[in-house]
Amino acid sequence: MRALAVLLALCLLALAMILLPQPAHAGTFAVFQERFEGDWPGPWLVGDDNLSAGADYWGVTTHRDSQGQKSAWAAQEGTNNKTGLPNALNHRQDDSMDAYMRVDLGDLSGNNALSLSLEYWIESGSGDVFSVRVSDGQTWTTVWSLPGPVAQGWTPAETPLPLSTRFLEFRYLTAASHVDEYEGVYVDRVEVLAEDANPPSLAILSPIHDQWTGSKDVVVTWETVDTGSGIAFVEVRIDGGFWVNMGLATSLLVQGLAEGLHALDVRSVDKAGNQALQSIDFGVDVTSPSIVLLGPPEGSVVTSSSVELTWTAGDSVSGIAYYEVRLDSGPWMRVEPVDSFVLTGVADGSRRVTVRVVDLAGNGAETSLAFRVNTNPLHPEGPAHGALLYALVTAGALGLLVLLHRKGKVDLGKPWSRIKTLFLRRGPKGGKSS
Ligand SMILES: [Ca+2]
Ligand SMILES: [Ca+2]
Ligand SMILES: [Ca+2]
Ligand SMILES: [Ca+2]
Repeated sequence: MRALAVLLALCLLALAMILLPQPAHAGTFAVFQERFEGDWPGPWLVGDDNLSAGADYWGVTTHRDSQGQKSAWAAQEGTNNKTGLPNALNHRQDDSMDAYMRVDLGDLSGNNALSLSLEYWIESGSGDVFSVRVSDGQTWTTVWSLPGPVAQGWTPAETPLPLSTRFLEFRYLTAASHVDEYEGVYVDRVEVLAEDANPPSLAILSPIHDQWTGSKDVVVTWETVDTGSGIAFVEVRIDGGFWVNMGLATSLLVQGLAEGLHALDVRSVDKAGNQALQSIDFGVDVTSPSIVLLGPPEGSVVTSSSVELTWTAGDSVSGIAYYEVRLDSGPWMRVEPVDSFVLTGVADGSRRVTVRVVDLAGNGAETSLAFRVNTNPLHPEGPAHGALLYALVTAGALGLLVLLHRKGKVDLGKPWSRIKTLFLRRGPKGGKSS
């Protein structure tokens, strides 16, 4: 029954995943915005490519606006070809204008789509053309144009731009006969939108996934790169808590972490809202392991050049990684996690052995003990405990006594007679008589 319910729930979930719209990853963001309310010309480059009626070109005016108080008018700069008075005095375009205003949008590569939106106000005649052009830095292309005659109030327009777009230009061309006839064109609310469907790349550089660290203070570092809109901000979260907005920083010092395992999430968000998430686990262990040497006993004499060391050790939190053994001031020898080790070729004399234990976080502890090695068979401490030496000394002494006895210098008395009878039996005394 329960299995059936689980199966039904899974089927419903699968159905919901098919029917529900998948979340859109693509995001649209503004690459460039201009309301003509600030400093002029700002980033714009302005000019007139037809100087036969003088230089007449774009500038900012308060005469008309779509948003705010100002807009850009194609004949704001320059003088009337008939009167020599400023165009702005009667708000009339001049003849023979080829006025442009141009802006560098920067590197827009890596985006999935680009578009332009604007609002314009126009009153123009036959032969006048208002157009939008873009360039990749090499070639200019007209992407939108409005040939005269037109007369209308503020009107929105929108056009896609090639992905290679780098420069944007508004151009207003007037016929040679159109001095004073029309008001021309105004532009406001210019916006270039980019669509970035590519999430950033993201890598947590430290701490390392599944590794232990021996400090409660951990430096989290990451690397994130985005194509398209660029990184908006990075967020960091420890153990599923609150996301902390790190802006464009690339590291965070997390202090006072508890011992044990932790979960780390780093999220990078680009300006179009695309996200990249990376999660790792790491551990904190600041508790050193413990170790006790069991053998050989402290101060003991070892009668072999092979010395077996035994110990017992333990570690809380991360566990033991390995041991190291050192004889006197010699090099450390790494020993995998076992609890004994045989030192071979140990020379006679007083020796000190040190054993170090290291846990997975790199915390270490060590202990040492002294012992003596004596492999001399003649030495009382040696392997035969001096038995050979005693035997040699005794045999030598006996031989000397017998020699002295024979030469009459020592009388070994009755005990000697008995020994002689028993062990040194010779022919009968006075054998000459027979
Ligand atoms: Ca002029
Ligand atoms: Ca404006
Ligand atoms: Ca992106
Ligand atoms: Ca530990």
